[in-house]
Amino acid sequence: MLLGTLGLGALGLFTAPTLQRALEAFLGAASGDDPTGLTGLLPNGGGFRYYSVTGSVPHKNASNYRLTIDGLVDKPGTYTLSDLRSLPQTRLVKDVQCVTGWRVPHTPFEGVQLSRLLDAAGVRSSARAVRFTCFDGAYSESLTLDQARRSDVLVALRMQNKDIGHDHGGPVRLYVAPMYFYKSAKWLSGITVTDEVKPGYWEERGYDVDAWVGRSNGRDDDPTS
Ligand SMILES: Nc1nc2c(c(=O)[nH]1)N[C@H]1C(S)=C(S)[C@@H](COP(=O)(O)O)O[C@H]1N2
Ligand SMILES: [Mo]
Repeated sequence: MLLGTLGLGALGLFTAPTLQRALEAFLGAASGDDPTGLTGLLPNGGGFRYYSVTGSVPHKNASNYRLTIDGLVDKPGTYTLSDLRSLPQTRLVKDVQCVTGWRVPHTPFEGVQLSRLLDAAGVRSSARAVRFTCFDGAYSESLTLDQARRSDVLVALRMQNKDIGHDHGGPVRLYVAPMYFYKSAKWLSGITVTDEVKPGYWEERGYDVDAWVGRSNGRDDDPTS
């Protein structure tokens, strides 16, 4: 078992809303107190868990939310929520997979393809990567430019057929469909085009930067993946 996995699981328990925490504590007691063994015991194979690396996160709404795009671009800019809503929306329905083992099947996400925002900003030829920052003030993520331009990477406004609520990273989160869910930064506030990948929050703590589901984090040989 990876130390990082244990750390992430423990953090999830620590920050979970009360009801979920109570349920998990109960299941943990029933399963011999192994925090990483909980997920398989949750009803429906595990729903979403609430993760935040900070204790509290400011709430943002249509009046005060802003997304900036800057770095190695010709036209840096700022989007409001209504700017983002007025752009063409892409809908994807895939399984959400956390690296610690829980999975939520067939979860709809809708939002603006990141490639569209990058194209609008005019990415310079020296650019190689994209860095994401969050208004929790702590979390960050990165993708290579090629990954960021994939059609299944969204600046997401909706999840499970509703506007993304605060706990799930609303009003705007990143959604990187082909990778483990830690790539999908919540409370997205900044997109910076850079010349190299800078490992994100969990990647500094041991997880793979290229987080392809089933092909990273030591899971390549996992027959269950
Ligand atoms: N800003 C921020 N984004 C984040 C995280 C976080 O702690 N802070 N946790 C990541 C991890 S490990 C997972 S599994 C998902 C959890 O998303 P959820 O809380 O909507 O279930 O968010 C990812 N994005
Ligand atoms: Mo996760």
